[in-house]
Amino acid sequence: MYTVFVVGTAGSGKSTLTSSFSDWLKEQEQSTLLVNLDPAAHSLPYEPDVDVRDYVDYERIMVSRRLGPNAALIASIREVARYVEELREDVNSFNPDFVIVDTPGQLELFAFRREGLILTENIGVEGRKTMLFILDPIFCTNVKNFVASTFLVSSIYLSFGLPMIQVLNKIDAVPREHVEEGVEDLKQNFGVNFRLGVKVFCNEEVRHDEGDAFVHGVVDLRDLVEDYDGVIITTGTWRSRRLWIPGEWSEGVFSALEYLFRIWTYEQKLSTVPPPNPQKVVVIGGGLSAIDATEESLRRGIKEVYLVYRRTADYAPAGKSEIERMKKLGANFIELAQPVEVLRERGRITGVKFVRMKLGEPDSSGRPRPIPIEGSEFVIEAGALIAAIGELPTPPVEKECLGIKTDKRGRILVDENYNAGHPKIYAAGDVRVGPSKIGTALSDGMKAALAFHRNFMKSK
Ligand SMILES: Nc1nc2c(ncn2[C@@H]2O[C@H](COP(=O)(O)OP(=O)(O)O)[C@@H](O)[C@H]2O)c(=O)[nH]1
Ligand SMILES: [Mg+2]
Repeated sequence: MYTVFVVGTAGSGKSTLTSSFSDWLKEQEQSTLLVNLDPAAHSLPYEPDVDVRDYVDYERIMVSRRLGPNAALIASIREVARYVEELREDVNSFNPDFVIVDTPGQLELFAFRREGLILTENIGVEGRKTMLFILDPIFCTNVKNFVASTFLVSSIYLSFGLPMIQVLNKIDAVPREHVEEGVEDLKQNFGVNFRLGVKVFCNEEVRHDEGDAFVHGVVDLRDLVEDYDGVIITTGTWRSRRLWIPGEWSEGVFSALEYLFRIWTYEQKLSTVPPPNPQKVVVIGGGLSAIDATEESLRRGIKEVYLVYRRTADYAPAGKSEIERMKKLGANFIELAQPVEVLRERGRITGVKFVRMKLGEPDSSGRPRPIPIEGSEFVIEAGALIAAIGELPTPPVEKECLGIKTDKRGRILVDENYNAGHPKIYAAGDVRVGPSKIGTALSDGMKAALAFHRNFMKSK
């Protein structure tokens, strides 16, 4: 039995995350128990199995003791703590795989009062508890606010002493302009210099990558290392995996990155080239890039959008719930099919030929290997094909250079200090770990920056 306490500022999305996290766990065939510790919750996006509102009546406390809303909350949580034995027994009697504990909207009520500690000590099994701290990304796009949040996180970590994971939530709610504001903030308030449109490479022979169309200069990594005290490489995974099927180079076939990039740059007025706008689109893949390409196609009003995956939705890296969400938005989801040829006329795509698959023995990823079923080919007519079958690392080296080495999958190898073979060079993020989620990449970048800072201060 693992227990996860979900904490965070009011409105950061604790209850929503509790709900979707438990849905996801259920999909993974884990039994979950949902605990609501918020005595003042009005409506919850999930059905709690254990609910403090069964023990304590917040409104009655407010009325009967003539308290204001805040004082009544404090009184209620005290009351809750009195029932801690019952709560503990209640939870233990279920003995699920996971207990997810949704905490009160007002963070201070739980985090900075003795009652919070009593509750975390008594719910769940010693040594198998963790805390998720939910960060509100709209607040965090301002650097000072972000730093302030990290202090808040530290103080809560100190209060509870539980392993803590920071979660950057509600990322879809951040308007894209905020990224530009964040950049402006770094320039104005922190003196960061941005040099955009340059590609850094460690060799005379520069590898061609997607996005090169936006590059108007190349800088040699060897010069950077001469001129600066440290270089942190965070060049990500900008190369799309290829389909390796006939017709792949036809007009109207895009990688998901290229497709999304064209939509966004056009909508942000950074480019005048309109994105493709066919009647029918086929998206191939089961990861988050495939989901993004599908969702953007639907949002832009493309009539027929097909999302085709070679395994079943259960094995899709994006998760079954994302696929269900696409279906609800109007996408046609086809599982167990793999493209074998892009059909074309005069160099332009007219459709995609698929073969049906069945699931075989597990492969190296632990998921069942998809096997083509002979003679099961079928065709979907389409004006565009978006391949979202994964991305590859794009390190600024081809083979070894300046001591930087990559593994078989193109990821930069680093030591425990994020050091990449050369004393001044560090690497972090997707280029180090392979395609991951934004949270992994953000925390990796921060850790590498700290490692650099530590080493740099030592050498001074
Ligand atoms: N756009 C967006 N809104 C969210 C997300 N998660 C939660 N919200 C909204 O944020 C508000 C607060 O969410 P809630 O889970 O009640 O926050 P809590 O006070 O931390 O429990 C609600 O209106 C939610 O619908 C998200 O991922 N994206
Ligand atoms: Mg809540």
